[in-house]
Amino acid sequence: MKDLEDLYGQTTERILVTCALPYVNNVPHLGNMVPILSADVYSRYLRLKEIPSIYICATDEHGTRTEMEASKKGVGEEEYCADLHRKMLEIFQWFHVDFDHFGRTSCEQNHQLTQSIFGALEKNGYVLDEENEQLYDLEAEMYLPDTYVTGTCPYCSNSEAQGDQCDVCGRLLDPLELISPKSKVSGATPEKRSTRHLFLRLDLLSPKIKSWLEAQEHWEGIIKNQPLGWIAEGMRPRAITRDLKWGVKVPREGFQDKVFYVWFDAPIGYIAATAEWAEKEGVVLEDWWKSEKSRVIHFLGKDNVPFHTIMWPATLIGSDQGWSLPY
Ligand code: B3M
Ligand code: ZN
Repeated sequence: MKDLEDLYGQTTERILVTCALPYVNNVPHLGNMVPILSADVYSRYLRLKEIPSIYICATDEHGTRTEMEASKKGVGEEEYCADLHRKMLEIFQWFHVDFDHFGRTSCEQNHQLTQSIFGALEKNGYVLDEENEQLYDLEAEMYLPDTYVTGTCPYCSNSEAQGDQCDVCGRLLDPLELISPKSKVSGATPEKRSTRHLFLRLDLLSPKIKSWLEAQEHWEGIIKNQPLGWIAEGMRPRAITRDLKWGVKVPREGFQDKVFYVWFDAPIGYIAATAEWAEKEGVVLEDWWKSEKSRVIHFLGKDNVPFHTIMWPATLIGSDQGWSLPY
């Protein structure tokens, strides 16, 4: 255990390793394999050192991409996801990736946990219910999810920015901020339409996220400076619901036709997949997720950093349910 003390301080007894949850919209590519294999190497190292640890991953199954891919194939979302989950697991097994559990964000635990964490955020005053404008594709007759809009980034003028994020300057975006937006579904220029949504109050949570980020003395470079920079510029509430069918239902009057945003329920999938594993093993989930003695270590690609340094900690901090924050 000496090594563990050296690495993570005296109180650490357990390490929970995760890898960014791959979307089911496609078979895995190298971009998925880099964090998956890195996390596997790290978790094998921990096992060799006899450090209590688990390696958890899952398929990220909700959202528009899934709805669209399933409809292209002419199958239901459930069947589509089950098939892709199986294929992904086969590929990872072919690479000898040694997960302790490879779950699915569509599992029962994730639906329950997402709703419970949402309920806590709501109770703590971190949820805003508001009409807002969203981009609507008249040709495809649908509200466009963030990732189905491209346009010019208002911050760095990258002409190929995505609706949720600019890959050049790394900022989280709102599709409405894009200059000359275009629908990826039909190629048309979308129009603004008003719809009701729920927002996570990043404006209220940002002082807490800030002190947490500042306390991460072992973090370096952009992992720390980028989110702190965005906070310094001021955070706005961010939508956590979408006009879709496939996803986690929103337990609130007037939201029957909407589901949670995929990036809201996906990281909660880390906890849900651990819960499934814990149940199978007969161990206590809280020992891994709510204990001072455990560390949660995420492996992910650079483009997922904003979600793991702002949105995900904001969700956990705001819930005030005692969940461990990313180490
Ligand atoms: N599925 C994005 C990606 O695969 C997303 C990661 C979720 S981690 C909670 O790049
Ligand atoms: Zn940019």
